Amino acid sequence: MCLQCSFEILTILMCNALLGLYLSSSSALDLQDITISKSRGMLYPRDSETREVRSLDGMWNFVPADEEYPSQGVNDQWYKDNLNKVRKVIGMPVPASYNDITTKQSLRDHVGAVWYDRNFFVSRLWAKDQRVWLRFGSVHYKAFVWVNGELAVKHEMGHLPFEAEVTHLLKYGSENRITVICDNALIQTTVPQGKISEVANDNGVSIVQSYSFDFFNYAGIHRSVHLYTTPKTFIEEVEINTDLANDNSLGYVYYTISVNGSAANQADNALYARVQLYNREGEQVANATSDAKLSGMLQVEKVKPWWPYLMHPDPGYLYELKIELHGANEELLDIYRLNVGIRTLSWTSTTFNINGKPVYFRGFGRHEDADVRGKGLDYALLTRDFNLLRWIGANAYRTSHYPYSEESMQFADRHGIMIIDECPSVDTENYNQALLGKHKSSLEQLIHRDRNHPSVVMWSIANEPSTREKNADIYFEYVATFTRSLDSSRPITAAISGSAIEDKAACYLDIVSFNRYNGWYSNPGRLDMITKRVIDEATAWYYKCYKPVIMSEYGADTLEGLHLQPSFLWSEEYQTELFSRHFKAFDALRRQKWFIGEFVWNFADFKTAQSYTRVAGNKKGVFTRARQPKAVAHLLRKRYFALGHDMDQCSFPDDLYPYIAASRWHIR
Ligand code: GCB
Repeated sequence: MCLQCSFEILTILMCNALLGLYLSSSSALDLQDITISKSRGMLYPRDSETREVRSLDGMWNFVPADEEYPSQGVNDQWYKDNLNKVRKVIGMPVPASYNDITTKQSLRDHVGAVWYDRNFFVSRLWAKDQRVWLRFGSVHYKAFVWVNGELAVKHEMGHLPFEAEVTHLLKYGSENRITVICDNALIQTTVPQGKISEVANDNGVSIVQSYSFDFFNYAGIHRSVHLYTTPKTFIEEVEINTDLANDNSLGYVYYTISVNGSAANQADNALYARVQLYNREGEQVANATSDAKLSGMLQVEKVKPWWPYLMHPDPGYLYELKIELHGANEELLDIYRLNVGIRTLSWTSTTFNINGKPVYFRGFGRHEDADVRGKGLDYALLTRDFNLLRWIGANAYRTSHYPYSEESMQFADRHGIMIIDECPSVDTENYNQALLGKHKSSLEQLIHRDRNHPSVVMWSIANEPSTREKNADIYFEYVATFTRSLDSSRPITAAISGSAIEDKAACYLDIVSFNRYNGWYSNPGRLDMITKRVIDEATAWYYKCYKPVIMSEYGADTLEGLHLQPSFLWSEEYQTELFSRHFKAFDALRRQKWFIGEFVWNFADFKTAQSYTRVAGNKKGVFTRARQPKAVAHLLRKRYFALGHDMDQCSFPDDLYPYIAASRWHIR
């Protein structure tokens, strides 16, 4: 294994030149569809009467690999002992991106592997008749994990969880060690893609990572690390689907459970599940016993459907589903609970409906991004962000441009915020066989992780792929067909930036989303060149594919505190006026029934790679990076509540229209 592992790391750093060759020849070849292996397990770790969860978050030891000799740690087997025996280590918080924690430019811009380790005790009480799992919420981009010097798991793809059973690797009643390599290198066959090259510097050469996507390639152990126990035979997977009948007064919860463990093999017929559904008050509203395939249905009288924020006075209603797995002689083997929202989705060539009612999306593209922490999970930030989403009256966001934390998906369920759930394929180009496999795998892992969240209403299979390129059509046909084969209950979209005339991919989608920066990248400074162009482009998309259309990105970089009247690029006045010109277009489009949503770029300012087009990052936020409103936030808030009122008769917050004057005033 060590050889293979060191080979993989070296490959990333050395194969770029070869890859260039491979890609130029492969683009002449036709792409074939490719089968990928599927993920298993990965239920969110929750304790119960039969399970215990232990966090390994906190301070870990950390050391970057030498850029000149990246495979040294693997060759010298650093994972066989504490890292501080071989190198001087520093403390590194988990979860967090490592880039902005120290004051060193070399770490912020490090390319390749970094090493983490920490020691921890496992109680001898855990040595009883059970299994222990090690689970990472996400490590970006590639991870190798050893427990007590033995390889436990490796995983490729940031922003997605992975886990492995470590029962046999742990020392019970004793101290243990976990060692992680995290490699941030992006090449043409990673998702997302990047390029690595050697560039001459003043003293020799540097390995330089470049990428075309517009956010900083933060890396590290980004989300929580858990150890958790399960019984020997346990609930490994739960899949939930819901439906409504009789004017939304009757709900159905369909469940399918998969079991892992010896009891599952030996006494197949003896296994069954007892499932119970509880309302918010903790009262049982339905219960059932599964069939022998461990699937079944619960019927809920007087159901409270899951509604989006401002579409109903009680949005985000969640039930709790308790699943008990029983073996022979009624023996209780395992218990797992999860939240369930009961809702239906449907879509046509002109509408998108939730619980039978048409939806108009008013939301944001976002990033997981903050100072110091980078992309590290932070409950304080998450809570503030959801408070701001509610304050501004948004009902949706897209997880641009990668899967967000599982914890954020739980927040969205609870707050009634609809999610367009995006896989990490951003600026996709150079379509090739290996990329297709990884792209499909990213969607498989995403859908596996998020399929039970009521907040997820759409899958986004890419952001701004090069859709006029050779093979874009066949590539996206494969990706879209694969996505539908995993989940036919949600529509598929992608945020497209190419023109409707040249595009070869959009019509494989169920909903067409387009990104355009009128008044910014196109005709900067020309506020009079926005409204008609937005209307014309949306109309072109509709008549190309006859699918509902969303504007998934529009916006303008804005330096907080810069005021210029008359408005000028980068000023708060310009952002406000640019939004207003878009609103006019959206209202004209809303009269065409097929225009179903508007998404601002971006929720908050965020960090990007260094570039002369970016002043310490992308400043298109409606909120600053510190999550304070820019002037435009107050305008957007008035619009989002007005839309909520028009569509769903929501009430207005008391402070939306501060008193101005006793006279009548005019709104154009
Ligand atoms: C886009 C991209 C987004 C960028 C944005 C911009 O079209 O989808 O990732 O950040 O433009 O501000 O340039």
